[in-house]
Amino acid sequence: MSALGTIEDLPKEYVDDLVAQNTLPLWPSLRAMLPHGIPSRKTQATVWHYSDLRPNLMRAGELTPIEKAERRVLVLCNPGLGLDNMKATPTIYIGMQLILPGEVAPNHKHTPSAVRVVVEGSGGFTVVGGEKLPMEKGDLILTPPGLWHEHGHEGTGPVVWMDALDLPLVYGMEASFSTESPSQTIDKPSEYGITRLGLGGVVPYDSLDAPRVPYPMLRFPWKTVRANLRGLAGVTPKGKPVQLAYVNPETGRECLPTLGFSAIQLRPGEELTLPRRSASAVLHVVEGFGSAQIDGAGLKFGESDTMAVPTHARVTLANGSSTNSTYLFVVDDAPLQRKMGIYQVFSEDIK
Ligand code: 1HN
Repeated sequence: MSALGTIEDLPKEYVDDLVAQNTLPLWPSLRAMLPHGIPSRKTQATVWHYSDLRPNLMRAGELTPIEKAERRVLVLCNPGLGLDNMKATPTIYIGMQLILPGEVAPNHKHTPSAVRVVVEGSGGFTVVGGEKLPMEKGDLILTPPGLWHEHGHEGTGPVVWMDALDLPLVYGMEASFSTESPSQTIDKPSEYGITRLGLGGVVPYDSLDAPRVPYPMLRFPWKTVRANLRGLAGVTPKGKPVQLAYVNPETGRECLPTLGFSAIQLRPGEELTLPRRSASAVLHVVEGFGSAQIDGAGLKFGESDTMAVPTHARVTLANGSSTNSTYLFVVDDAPLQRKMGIYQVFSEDIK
């Protein structure tokens, strides 16, 4: 690999003329744009502790009425990517949203894909595409692109959830916009998706011949996922990841176009090195505590903490408890990378 010419190698009047014509030479930037072997990454391995965040989120509840916020959210900004850019990773936006009893976050739809993972409280709900979805801790709720969604709270005490969106991607494409509308009519029975499809491996017979609905299941209760993880843990050798992917039950593939979701169980005392992947990710602790090594950075995590994982990072996770399991929810951009034909798993790194 020979060194390429720099901008300083060129006569100043030539560069000035190029710039005046809105042009630039590629070669001084080629190696930076296309490094050899591994991408250059600005994303930092970062942890956001919920114990730091929660008081400020509650304070937002006092400072800003919901009518002045529509969505009362504190955004988790990766310091390596510039705080103003509101990116946890280059493709993933993460926020913590607070809704107080009786409040309404009004109906809208937009081009970015979104999901919620419930962090605390009960009595919150989201209406998505005419289906009312209860929100209990750890539940995953999808708001796919173009589906109407609004939130409410019928309980007591604060309800907090984590929002994950592909906003950096859609905004970067200059394709991000929303549409508002009055509140939806609830036109589906409660628990419609999970009632039809939640048994796993069986689907309503008619659905085999009906046109595909792109998003047949919108709520994945944590209770079910946790029980399935515990089942899988019993038949998974030590050191191998106990990890479940959330899929569209009618296709068996990822449930949203760009972002993927999974859940990991760290068994008591377990230390786990994940295969290195080309996708960036965000880890959120549903239950338990422990420590993570992400590209050499040592991070301690407790319940409801959230961590950013750069693309191509080495990740080792250790459960802090020798008696209880720790459970992590994972968001990544692997579905997008698969569609682009650039997704890679570097399993040879695993010893
Ligand atoms: C959004 O629609 C929600 O519906 C939350 O709760 C956070 C961040 C950026 C853009 C849209 C919601 C959002 C968002």
